[in-house]
Amino acid sequence: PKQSQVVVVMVPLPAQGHLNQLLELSRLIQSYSIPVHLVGTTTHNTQAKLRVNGWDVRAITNIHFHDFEIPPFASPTPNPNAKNKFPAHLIPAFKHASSHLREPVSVLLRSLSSKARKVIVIHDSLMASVIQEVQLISNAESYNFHSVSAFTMCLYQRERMGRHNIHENGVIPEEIPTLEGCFTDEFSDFIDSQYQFHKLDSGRVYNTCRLIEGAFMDLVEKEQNETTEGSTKKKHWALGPFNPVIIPAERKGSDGKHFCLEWLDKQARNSVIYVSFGTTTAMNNEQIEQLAIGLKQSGQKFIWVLRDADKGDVFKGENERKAELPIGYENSVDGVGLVLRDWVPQLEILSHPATGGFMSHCGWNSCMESITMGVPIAAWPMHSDQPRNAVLITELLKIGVTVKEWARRDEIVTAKMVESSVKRLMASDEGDGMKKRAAELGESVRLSMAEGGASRMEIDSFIAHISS
Ligand code: BUP
Repeated sequence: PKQSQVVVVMVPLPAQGHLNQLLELSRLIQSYSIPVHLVGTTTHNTQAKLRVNGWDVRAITNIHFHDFEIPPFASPTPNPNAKNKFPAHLIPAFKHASSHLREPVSVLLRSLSSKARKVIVIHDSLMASVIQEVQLISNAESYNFHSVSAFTMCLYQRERMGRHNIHENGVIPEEIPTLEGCFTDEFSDFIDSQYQFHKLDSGRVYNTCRLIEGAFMDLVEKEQNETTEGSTKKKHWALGPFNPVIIPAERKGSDGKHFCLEWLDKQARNSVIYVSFGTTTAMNNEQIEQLAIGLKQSGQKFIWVLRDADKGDVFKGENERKAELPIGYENSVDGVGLVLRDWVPQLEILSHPATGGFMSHCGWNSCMESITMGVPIAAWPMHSDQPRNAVLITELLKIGVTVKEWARRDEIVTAKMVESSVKRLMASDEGDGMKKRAAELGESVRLSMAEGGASRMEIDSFIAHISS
């Protein structure tokens, strides 16, 4: 980098939903001619690059990947029968990466700081320990990326402050899903181990848009600044959606087009429900069977991604478990539904005009992608921030229906429940206007990223702030 330059260093947590967001933010920031250095283990950088959605990472030369080799470790497999659905098997990978990346990242920061005018670190809130040396570098500052919604962060913050009445003040609803069943104790300890370093950061970054969560952005910023020791106010930035809002035509029509997109091309507008529970959920066979039957009984066309949760080191040994479907199921839904067991281009599926609904675990990437593309959601949260994201989608934004209340998290979702939620979601929109609201919100969110839009202006102002 030239002495006059500002460089950005991205430090993601090695789990798909987190890796993805900081890689997407890298794409946005490099478009301002700022070089971005993304650090990670070789395995996780490979994972992030191979799975990117809706744009070509190889075509962008201003993102520099730093692939650090760390000692190998045995990554546990997910347990589809666990009651608590939190992917506990990923925690060893988080700890392993965060401890082994500290040294090489520190060397990189020092080297960049000697050549650039300013080094800006954007780190996952759960990787704060990796960049703790940042305080020793005079021309470096760090920004804390919260990979969750502002709404969820607002609630967590109140809970961490020990507020019993987290919902009072008119903005936050009365009924908030409990944190029970969302995490494990080991993960909560890991969060605490990272939060102690948050005092070092100079501001907070979110993958959200003020059109979606303006009130929560204001609240989370105000309340965070009331709690911080010291006098410096930390600014909170809503820079999302990080995902592309327009998928270039050549991506849709390229030779490499996924066959499920070809299949969608032949379906009627808004006629297909896309069903996926992300990269951290493993369902047991009983649940898979009920879901299979329910989808079939709904009579709706569907694309169902049936896969297990990722392992901590996805590309070192594939997952052996092939979830079982009822015998003859795939033939019996021939022409109606596709059951896919490999990675699919989710953003492109959501942006396809034939896709009319999304049955989702409500991971934050999935929510933002669905909102952006104007697709209403049937919410079936599994763990972490997902139960609260589901409230945001169904109760606050009113662009979705509930498959299962969080209070019933230990129960199987029956085929009947699946069928009825698919029907409610996909039904024509007389009555409450959910589809129309989703389409309108999608349109305004896409516009917010165009010249002069709310999110675009916030990115402009963030770039001006870090460049000054
Ligand atoms: Br599966 C799958 N294709 O086949 P979330 C996922 N995705 O593009 P997470 C695909 O992975 P947590 C597939 O578009 C999204 O960007 C999807 O992130 C993409 O959930 C990402 O939705 C999944 O945040 O869990 O990672 O499963 O909620 O823990 O972040």
